[in-house]
Amino acid sequence: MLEETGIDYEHVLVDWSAGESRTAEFLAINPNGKVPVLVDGDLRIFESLAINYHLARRYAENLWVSNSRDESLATMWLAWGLSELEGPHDAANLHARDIDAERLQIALNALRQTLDNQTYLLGNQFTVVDLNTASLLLRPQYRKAALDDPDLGTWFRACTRRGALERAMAKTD
Ligand SMILES: N[C@@H](CCC(=O)N[C@@H](CS)C(=O)NCC(=O)O)C(=O)O
Repeated sequence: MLEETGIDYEHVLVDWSAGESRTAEFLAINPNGKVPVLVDGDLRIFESLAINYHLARRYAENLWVSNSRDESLATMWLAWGLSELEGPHDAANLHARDIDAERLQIALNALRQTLDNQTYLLGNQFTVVDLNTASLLLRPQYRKAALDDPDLGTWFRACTRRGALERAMAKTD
């Protein structure tokens, strides 16, 4: 999302697997001891999807929502992504289980239904809602299902083959 905005930023690598997200210095910024966290002036924001909303709203109007109807839908997709995609994936990973295939299809159906007659989740323009939702589907247990899906593959590719994501990946490799 930072790359999408085009603003200057500093990426500070925190090796959480080496305990760097549990130091007193880091916990003062994000008490959850997790990455990512955004420091924007005197504002500190944790939770990646919330960070993306903040960045879009503040720095990338073209990726933000333009009316109250879309704002409600954006909130819906945010809550949905956390409960139907992130939660189940992280729970399965925690217990070294495969994702529940039926539950995944139900979730993907929600996307299929919306994308049946429009290119992106809020209409015909890519927004932070697509960025967030596609980023959740980049998780290892979802990525192939999203890419191979005949109804979602085109949308997923459009969201994940953006120059901004390629630049971000190159910086974090
Ligand atoms: N829901 C959070 C998840 C953050 C998260 O779990 N980050 C992992 C790395 S991908 C982490 O920092 N883990 C450190 C730990 O659990 O100790 C978000 O999207 O920001």
